[in-house]
Amino acid sequence: MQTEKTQPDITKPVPGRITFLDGQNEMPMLEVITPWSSAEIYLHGAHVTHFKKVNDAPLLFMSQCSRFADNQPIRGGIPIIFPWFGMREGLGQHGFARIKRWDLKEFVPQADGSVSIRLRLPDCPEASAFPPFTADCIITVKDTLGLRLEVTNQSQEDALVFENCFHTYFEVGNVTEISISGLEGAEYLDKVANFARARETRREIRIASEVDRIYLDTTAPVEIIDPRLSRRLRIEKAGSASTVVWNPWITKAQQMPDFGNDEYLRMVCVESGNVSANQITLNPGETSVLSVTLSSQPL
Ligand code: TA6
Repeated sequence: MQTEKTQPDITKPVPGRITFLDGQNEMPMLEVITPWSSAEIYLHGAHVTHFKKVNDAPLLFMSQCSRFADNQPIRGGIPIIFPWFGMREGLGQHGFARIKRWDLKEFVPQADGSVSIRLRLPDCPEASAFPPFTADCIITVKDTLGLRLEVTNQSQEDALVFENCFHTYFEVGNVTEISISGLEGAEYLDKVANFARARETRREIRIASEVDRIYLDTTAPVEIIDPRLSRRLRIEKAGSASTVVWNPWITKAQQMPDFGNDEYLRMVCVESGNVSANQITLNPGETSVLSVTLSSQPL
């Protein structure tokens, strides 16, 4: 029986579609549309600045005051912290990966409608202080948001020692109403108390002041319960021994020129990586993979 050829409905976005755009400050950006979600990824820093499921609030917080400029990090979304975390005298904060323009290596709309994008950190003068390496970030957009950071030690003889972290800014309705679970029992360095060591005793962490903690030797998933947005955010991770929790609160928010004074109320960072005592030592030829899967479910 002859089946009539149905015409595609051109009014509906094609699932698994990738569009190349000029983003803020004309920086090159990829817009990704899938049947479940939309996302935006800047080549600058291989930086995911937006992910939103259909019928949900944005998953990621972006500051209205963020800069979009060479040699400046974007404030919000998911900064890729590599090859060091924190301040290094004369070298700056949080490594150089987040302020370089990554090369787009491939983008693959999958048969199921999801989209996978691979970007590579280009060589740069700052990398000469390290043994030769390659660093790729693979971003997978579907009803969840997945990121993988693959670092390979290309040296024949030297070990590569580095820290890495997906410094994720989550959008919340009101930070004073959320609770964060999954870190009970983990030891942490409390940056607010001059990096004093302590152990997390709370099953549910709440935020009512500046919080800046590096939780060590913890591989557990973390959840953010947000009653205001009536959702549960879940951070699953692999290849990560550290989780960082950060909210700048009032004073620090006022001190950041690329962050609105009251924006601390609408964000919390739950960051997944390998930091401080969890730094990675990669032997010649070895590859390390850090991955996260970020999801949102209604409460
Ligand atoms: O991850 C928490 C943290 O290390 C805080 O101490 C604060 O410095 C934050 O990162 C943001 O750092 P940035 O360099 O992006 O301003």
